Amino acid sequence: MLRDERGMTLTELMVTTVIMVVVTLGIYSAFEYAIFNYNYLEGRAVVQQEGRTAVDLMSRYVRMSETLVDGVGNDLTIQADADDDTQWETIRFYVVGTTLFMDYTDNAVVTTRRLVDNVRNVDVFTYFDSNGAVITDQYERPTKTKRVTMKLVVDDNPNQPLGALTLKTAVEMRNRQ
Ligand SMILES: [Ca+2]
Ligand SMILES: [Ca+2]
Repeated sequence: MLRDERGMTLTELMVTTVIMVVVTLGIYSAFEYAIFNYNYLEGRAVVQQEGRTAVDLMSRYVRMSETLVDGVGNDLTIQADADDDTQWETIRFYVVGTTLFMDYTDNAVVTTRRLVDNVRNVDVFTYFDSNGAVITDQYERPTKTKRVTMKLVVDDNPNQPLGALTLKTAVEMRNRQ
């Protein structure tokens, strides 16, 4: 076959092109996979961080609470002097859909704060009496609760292999009147 020493035959050119396309696609999909993994891990890190912050915040307010106003599985309302002005503020934690919110009411002004998305459990709060028994009747909880446990099961992407994260803490209601 006649060929220029510095050039390529058509066949060589085609083979080279195909190899380049295959290599480019390979690099692209590896890159795409890396981006996906990065976003996935970053999403997981965010939900983990927000979940921890939410649990810390809830336990801080529940620990200082003077009264337990109302408590069901994923809806807890307490009163505490959270800002040291000798007046009680009302603080409610509740889940809507899969998002945990906090309503902080100070002098009738309600501030709503989103704490964490992707909450997968409906039993965030569990209430225990002075004997350590779970209080199943929600109407007994305001008067009998001595200890509250908080559990958040968070998973930003349930279809992906990393399992849900469970964040837990327990708080004694020492100030409760
Ligand atoms: Ca106050
Ligand atoms: Ca206040």
